[in-house]
Amino acid sequence: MLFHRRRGWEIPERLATPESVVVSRRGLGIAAGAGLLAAAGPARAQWPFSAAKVVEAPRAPLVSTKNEKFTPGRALTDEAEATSYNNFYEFGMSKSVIAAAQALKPDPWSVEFAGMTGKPGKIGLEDILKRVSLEERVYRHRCVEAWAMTVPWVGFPLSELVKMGEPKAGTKYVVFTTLADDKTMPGLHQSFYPWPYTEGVTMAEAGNDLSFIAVGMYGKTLPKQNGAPMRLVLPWKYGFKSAKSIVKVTFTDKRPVSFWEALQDSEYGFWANVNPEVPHPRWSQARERLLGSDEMVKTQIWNGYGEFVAAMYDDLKKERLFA
Ligand SMILES: Nc1nc2c(c(=O)[nH]1)N[C@H]1C(S)=C(S)[C@@H](COP(=O)(O)O)O[C@H]1N2
Ligand SMILES: [Mo]
Repeated sequence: MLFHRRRGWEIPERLATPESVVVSRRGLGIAAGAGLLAAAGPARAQWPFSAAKVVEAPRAPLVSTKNEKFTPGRALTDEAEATSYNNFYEFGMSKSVIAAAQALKPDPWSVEFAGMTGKPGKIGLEDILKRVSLEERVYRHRCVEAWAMTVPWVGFPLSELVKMGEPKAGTKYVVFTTLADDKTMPGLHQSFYPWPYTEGVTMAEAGNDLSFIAVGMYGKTLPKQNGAPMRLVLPWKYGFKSAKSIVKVTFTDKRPVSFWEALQDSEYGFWANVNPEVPHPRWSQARERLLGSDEMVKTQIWNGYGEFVAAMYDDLKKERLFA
């Protein structure tokens, strides 16, 4: 596929790619206002790729059953857009990581169960796939940077993976650790980031109907840049919760501190549920830009999935649920 031209850089991305600004402040010791230019330095190191033709690994077709329960109410994003405008910091800080990400080796792959598990150790992805039936679900995805896409994911409920790990009584959280291979991932050399990328959810969230492990999108296996061979999809939360290229699942009774939270807790909290009325400290979350059309549309609370998820938070009103 031809590498993608980039559409206009509107706010807030142009002004404040959140992660980059954090880096400039923390890592490079530069004032926030000057952050973007400074942060563009490391990101640009990847950019020679962007003009070149990228040869992507072929993706195998996946057979799945359509699950129509979660209608997106929006047109699908073009596959070419959703698979070429990415956040995958292990491969660089720009959106153009498609070329660098081709170094990822998703096959063979295994996932390790750790912590309060009755099944400690690794399980191969092919063994996981033997024990689930694949379904296709179209979900809206809302990045904290205020862009959005609508994607047909192929995968299985996260609750199935949790069951395979046999969490022990008293488990409160599920933590996802993603691949950190400094030979293939140039982003890992940015040592001010708290690698490896980790994310976590409560057991209740992990058991929610919407929580999904994707192994494919658009009817085929996942592209490397989208988190091959398996990633999380939590459509009512900001996109950074949806960890890519998962290698470890840990059951614990202690709330984890995830990657972005460790970097900048005031901007990226544990819960990170979508809410248009709670602005990011540096920009509004009221609207979002649709990849492809660049249309600006209103953001919905819980990203529009309130009927499935809001009740989980009834007793948690004192928590910072939305940022
Ligand atoms: N391992 C890993 N997972 C990650 C990220 C990342 O940098 N590394 N970025 C997150 C962010 S901020 C978003 S918006 C989504 C982007 O997924 P996409 O590139 O498939 O659109 O992946 C999330 N998962
Ligand atoms: Mo994101």
